[in-house]
Amino acid sequence: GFVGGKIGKDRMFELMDGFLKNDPISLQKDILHHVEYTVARSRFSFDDFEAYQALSHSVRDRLIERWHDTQQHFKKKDPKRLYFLSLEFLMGRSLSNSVINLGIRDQCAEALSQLGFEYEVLAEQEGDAALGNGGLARLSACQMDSLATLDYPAWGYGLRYQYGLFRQIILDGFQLEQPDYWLNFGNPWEIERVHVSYPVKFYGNVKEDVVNGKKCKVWIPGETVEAVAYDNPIPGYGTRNTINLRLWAAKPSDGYDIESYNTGDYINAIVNRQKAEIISNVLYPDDRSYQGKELRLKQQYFFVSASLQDIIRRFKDVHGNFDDFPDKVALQLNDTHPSISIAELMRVLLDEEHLGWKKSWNIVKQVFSFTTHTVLPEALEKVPVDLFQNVLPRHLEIIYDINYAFMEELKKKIGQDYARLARMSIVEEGATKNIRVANLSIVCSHTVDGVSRAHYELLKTRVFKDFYELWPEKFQYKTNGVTQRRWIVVSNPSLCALISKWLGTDSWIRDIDLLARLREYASNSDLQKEWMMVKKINKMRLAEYIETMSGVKVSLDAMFDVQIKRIHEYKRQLLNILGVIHRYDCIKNMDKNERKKVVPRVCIIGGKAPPGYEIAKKIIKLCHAVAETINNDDDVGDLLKLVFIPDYNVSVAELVIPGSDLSQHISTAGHEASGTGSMKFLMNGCLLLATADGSTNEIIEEIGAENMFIFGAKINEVLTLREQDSTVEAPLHFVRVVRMVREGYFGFKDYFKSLCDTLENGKDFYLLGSDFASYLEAQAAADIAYVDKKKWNEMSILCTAGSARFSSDRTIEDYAEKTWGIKPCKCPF
Ligand code: 4GP
Repeated sequence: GFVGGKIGKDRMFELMDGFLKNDPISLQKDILHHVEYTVARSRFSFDDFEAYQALSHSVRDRLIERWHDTQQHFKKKDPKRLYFLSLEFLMGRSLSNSVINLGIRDQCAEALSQLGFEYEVLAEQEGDAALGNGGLARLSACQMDSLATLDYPAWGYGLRYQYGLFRQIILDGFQLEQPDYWLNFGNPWEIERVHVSYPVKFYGNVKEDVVNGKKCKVWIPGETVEAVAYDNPIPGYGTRNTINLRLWAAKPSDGYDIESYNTGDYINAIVNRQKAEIISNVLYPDDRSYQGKELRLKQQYFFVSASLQDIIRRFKDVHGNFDDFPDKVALQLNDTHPSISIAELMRVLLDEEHLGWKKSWNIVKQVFSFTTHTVLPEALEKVPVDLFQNVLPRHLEIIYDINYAFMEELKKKIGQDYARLARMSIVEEGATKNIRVANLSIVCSHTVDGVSRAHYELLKTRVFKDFYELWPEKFQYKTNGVTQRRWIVVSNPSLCALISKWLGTDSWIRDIDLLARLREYASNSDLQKEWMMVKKINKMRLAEYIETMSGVKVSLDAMFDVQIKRIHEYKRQLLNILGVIHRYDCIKNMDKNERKKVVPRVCIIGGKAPPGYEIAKKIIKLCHAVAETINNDDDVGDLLKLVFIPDYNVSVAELVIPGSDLSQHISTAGHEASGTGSMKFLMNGCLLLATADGSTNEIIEEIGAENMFIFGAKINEVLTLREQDSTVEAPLHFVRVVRMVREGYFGFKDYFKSLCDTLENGKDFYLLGSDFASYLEAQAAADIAYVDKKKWNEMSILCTAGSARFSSDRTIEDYAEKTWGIKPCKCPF
């Protein structure tokens, strides 16, 4: 129902001139209006950045209209809503994505060109929103796009960090971290909601009280911080639906520290108040370990408490009691990071709503679902009990109570198996007592999801074996996916046009299964020619970028071989570099005629190392040291180049992926829960050189091992190989390349010593030595395939055609049906 204040719909539309129009003239008027009144520059003189700002505000206005309609519609229909709780969202740029999803890209380009600006140039002005580390965070962003596009009544909740993921600066080949103060120049994509704010409390103690004649607990907190909402509209593609990503910022609370004002120390009181903002200041830049950090716990609770207050307020607006809560609310825990919301919801229902334990627990266990994104034990969060007791004393009590009930139930089922009870307990006993957040999440969620089938198998048989045996029905998996809107339509417009031309429709942008029809044309020589042209255009763009960033000139005839992702030992960038050294060594030892047969390569590596992860940082330095030697060796010339692309982020990925021929996903089998980079490359027709790990196994099923370069130990072989590692000699060429590094062929002998030590017999945990021979074979197979252009193009087309299954649209539909129980709720146009 439209209620236009007191004046009625028609008069309102008259005043507002209806909805904003999307023809180029209307857009021009809006852009100039924003130049003058929002950016406050003269409309007769403004630069690219100011034009970008004005354009963004014009697009944002259009988003807001749709966003309002969508929220109104949801309110009217009151469907079951999904709340996606995540501490990280890696959104990247918004302009390019918004104009595509709104369907106004061409109109914007035309409007701008008449004003003397180029759309592409303006789009480049935008910095990335990097409120996340890696795979998990970019997955959240892709899933938000799919939720909006598929019309699901969903909300995202997270933290509005002032500093996103650090900027990576390379100095003499070493990584330095610089703060990413991304809000410096304003952020047109968010809407500050000063009136949507909630108090979040910390510390203090717990007292007994009596309410309505019943004993209960009250938490007397010691500190209050205000959470203020910032809304980020997320537009769907080909629909009016525009959902909300609500991020919380910490602000000093009004009632904060009244006493210090009264003591007359005005300045200090203000300074102390300001400290509250620290909570949402900075993203933790490590995706594996943040154990025992008070600030981290406070961040988690801060965002969870504000989100739940908001969710409960919305529910109570319409519902008189909590009976319908599980039918109206699905709470998705994106990894363990938001898991304190379990204890928080329990606390609210018990202590504030006074529903009693049984009823509260019955609600809690129906609303949460939990997706884990890792297999690495060190990434499973633990919080020291002492820390918990100090920061959230009431929540600790509640967790103890949940655990007590769980342990009693478990004893009834498995008897006195104390070892197993201890493993499954939410509380870890030992020198320091810890809360195991993963166990809490499993015990209290109705569904536990893995992110690929292989991941699911590992959860069942290793990581959460005890829990699987207890509750097999809780465990599921939804293989990850990525959005074709950003990863083809936005980032590879030429490929997008080509696909639509050959399919005779652009419906695949919403209905990804249509992509499979490309298979029919995979060997068509006309398509192949056009396909190659598109790749060439993208390679040119990438080559220019490489030259600007690293000064290295690369040949377009060379195979562009790319590995871009966070730097981690298990992802084995080191294996890649050792492979490059081997290639270099071979070329050096060839005569002129042999060199003529070499397939030229440009090896591209990019990624950030967690700031405290020494070995990862040494890998970055090694890459630079090796590149320095190879790229300046006249014997080698264009046959081999190695480049490191600094400050890898979403917008760099958008440029690099379309321009790649081959991409590497070479984790030690059993370590990559899924992997999503591979899916983006696949969509863009880049061939994959990969281990049979995570989602790769499913990619193989889809496009066939014959269209990929698969190598290395399988998941079930890794444990045995590791046991044998100290007895089996590494192959000679492996020993040789490691020795080159160790003996200082690339300089920095002392610095690389500890890196080389990780490859010694018996210490080679990630099995670089035992996989090396088959890695080189896969690389050789890629060289052979590349020479046969027809074959290569066919494989490339088959990659794109086979990528449909890896769209996040498929993942989200699966979650909606099997985990969340939500249905589309489409806002009428
Ligand atoms: C990542 C996993 O390492 C990756 O395999 C997976 O594709 C991705 O999550 C999305 O599910 N994990 C993280 C993390 O980024 O922080 O644990």
